[in-house]
Amino acid sequence: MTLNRTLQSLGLAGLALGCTALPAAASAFWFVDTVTPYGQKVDWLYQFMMWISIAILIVVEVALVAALIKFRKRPGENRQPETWSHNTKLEIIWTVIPFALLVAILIPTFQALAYLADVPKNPDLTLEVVGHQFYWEYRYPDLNVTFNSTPRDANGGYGDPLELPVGRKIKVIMTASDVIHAWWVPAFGLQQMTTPGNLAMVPLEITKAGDYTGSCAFLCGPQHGAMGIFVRAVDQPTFMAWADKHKSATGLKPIATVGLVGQTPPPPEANEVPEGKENPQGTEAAVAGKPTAEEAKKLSEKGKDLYAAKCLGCHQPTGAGVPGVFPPLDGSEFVTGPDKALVEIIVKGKSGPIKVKGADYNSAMPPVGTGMSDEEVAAIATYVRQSWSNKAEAVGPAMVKAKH
Ligand SMILES: [Cu+2]
Repeated sequence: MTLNRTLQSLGLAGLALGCTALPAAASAFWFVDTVTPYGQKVDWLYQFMMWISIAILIVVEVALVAALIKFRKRPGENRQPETWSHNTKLEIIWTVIPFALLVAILIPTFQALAYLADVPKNPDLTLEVVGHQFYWEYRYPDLNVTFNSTPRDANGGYGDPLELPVGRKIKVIMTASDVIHAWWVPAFGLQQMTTPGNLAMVPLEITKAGDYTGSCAFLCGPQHGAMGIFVRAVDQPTFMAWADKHKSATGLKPIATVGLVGQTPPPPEANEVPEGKENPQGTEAAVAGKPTAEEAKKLSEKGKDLYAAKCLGCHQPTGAGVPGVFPPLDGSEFVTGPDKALVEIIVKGKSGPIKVKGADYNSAMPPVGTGMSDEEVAAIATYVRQSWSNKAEAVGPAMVKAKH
């Protein structure tokens, strides 16, 4: 790599700076240093191809300029152009050289691809990455750890980092719960699409401690830019201490059930309230569709999971939102006000200027409730209306049905 660095510095000094050789400026101008074996392979390949390209450029340009000078029309000269065609020697040369170059590029390319396909069978650690609109859910199934990324704030800042141990063989399994995202960390040389219904697997081994940032690299919706990636690579004891602080209270569902949206329908009894049975008690509450206290409790529990999957990335576990970016739900007049308005926001989303608790937001909330059952919408509504300091009435599935 030293030779490469030197060559690249020299190349840049020549190309970008003209004649002043400033290797320090060149390395700041150049790509980030990669800290994974795969990233090093990608870098090497890139440099290799770039120098081949530069060599071709020089050969072609020198030949062109030489031909222009040598065969230019001189004053008083009246030569006829040559009329021969085909030159076997020349044709062999201009076939064999590009062929050899392509083979030379092909070999390290396949080596890098083979490295990426060689996911460790007995990894030191398994990391699962789930792309959600609009945050990253990280899970360490062996350690029963879950961690959600915090959306990037208005200044492009990152929240708390995801920690990973240095020098360990990590198996990364990636998927998405809603639309296609892409997990991209330049310093790892890695950009992997996360696709609903598909589990992508890649090896990851970080060779140097430090903070590495990246972002979602696939336009996934209005808050795509909030999907920052912030990884902190640390030694094993520091990592274990971090992991201890992020144990899942409820246990992790298998990633296959997280990612394969649409392929693992929830049990019917949880999804559908049979017609005419909204309220088995059959009292006055049944007429208005208001859930009983017991039903409200069930809805709220279910709503908590849905909130974690669909709302928490922006509105935060505390319901406080992110100042200036994502409105708070705790104490929000939209949450505790008329249930019809809340249901409408959940089902249809909300865009444009909005004032919440006296602060202005330019909202671009996606319609998270589209495609959800009435009961699921009611569960989210009930959960946010009765969480934190909110003490509004529960919303039953029948009320949702009547309102959208
Ligand atoms: Cu995105």
